[in-house]
Amino acid sequence: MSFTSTFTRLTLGVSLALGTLGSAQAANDDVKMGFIVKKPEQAWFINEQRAATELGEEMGFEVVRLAGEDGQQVLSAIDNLNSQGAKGFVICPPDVRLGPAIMNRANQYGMKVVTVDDRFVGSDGEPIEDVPHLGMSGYKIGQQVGEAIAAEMEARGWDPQEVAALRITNYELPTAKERTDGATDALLEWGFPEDNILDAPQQNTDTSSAFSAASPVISKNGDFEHWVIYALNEESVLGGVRASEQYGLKAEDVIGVGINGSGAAFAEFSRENPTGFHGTVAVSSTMHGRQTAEDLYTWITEGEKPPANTETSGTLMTRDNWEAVREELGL
Ligand code: FCA
Repeated sequence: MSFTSTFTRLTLGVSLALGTLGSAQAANDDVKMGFIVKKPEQAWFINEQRAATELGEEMGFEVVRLAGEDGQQVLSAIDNLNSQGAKGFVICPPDVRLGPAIMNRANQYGMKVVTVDDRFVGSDGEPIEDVPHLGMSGYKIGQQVGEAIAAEMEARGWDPQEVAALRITNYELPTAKERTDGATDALLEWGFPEDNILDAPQQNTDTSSAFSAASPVISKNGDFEHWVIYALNEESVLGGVRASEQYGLKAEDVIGVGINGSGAAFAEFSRENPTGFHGTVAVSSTMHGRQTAEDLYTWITEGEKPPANTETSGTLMTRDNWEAVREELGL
């Protein structure tokens, strides 16, 4: 589903709800839901939780924002929500394989669950279809990353044979793999030499794990003067860019393209001098937060289960257009 159609679904929902505000609010004032995220300090998740909370204020329900950085913390958060009388929660889990354990606990309490961003996988390694999910269309957004990198290599007149691609991977997380696979395929299709793609597996999805993964790869391949960098998100690409700087690579020799379009990218684009972080494919964390909260609210109050899987799309954001794209996506 495209951003536009999802957004229409959201706007319609809000205006319908506003139209019946009096009775809806009187009836459902006590509706409380949790919004649990794996990385509460990251700008993407801060914005997502804020957007859900604001929608709750508009529509008359309460959102309890919680951190779930590991399995234990998620289970305690669910216990906590139950003791507060919450009827369900939206979650981006710290590990998608926790899905069955999280669902066990939620089912014990009769809570409804919607996943956002990272989709639960069952013991068979397949997505748990039963739990409604909203997340980005990983492969397509990855392709946009690859295409943006290729276009910028062309603009800079680089010979691809002499460029190294630093691919920061996290194959434990399906959405991460889809994104880096999409970027890789787009680059290969454009004619990038496969042998020049160098892997840097990261342990997590943040800047420091990407920095640790990238450093040895850059250090071992010092004969490359030009580098392109991609990963599942902009935080990780920033880790790669910081590592490239540490090895003395200049901004004009590096093309990093991330994914998210969050405060991490805005801070980088606001620096006085450009860095190797060329751009990021922005997705609306505002819409992800609002839509999932609204879907869960409708499910709780009207019994209407949200769609099994909603996929959102992205827009390339660079130093030149980031403010306009930010506004367009309501970020
Ligand atoms: C994953 C990533 C986040 C964000 C989100 C949509 O959870 O870790 O940075 O890209 O998907």
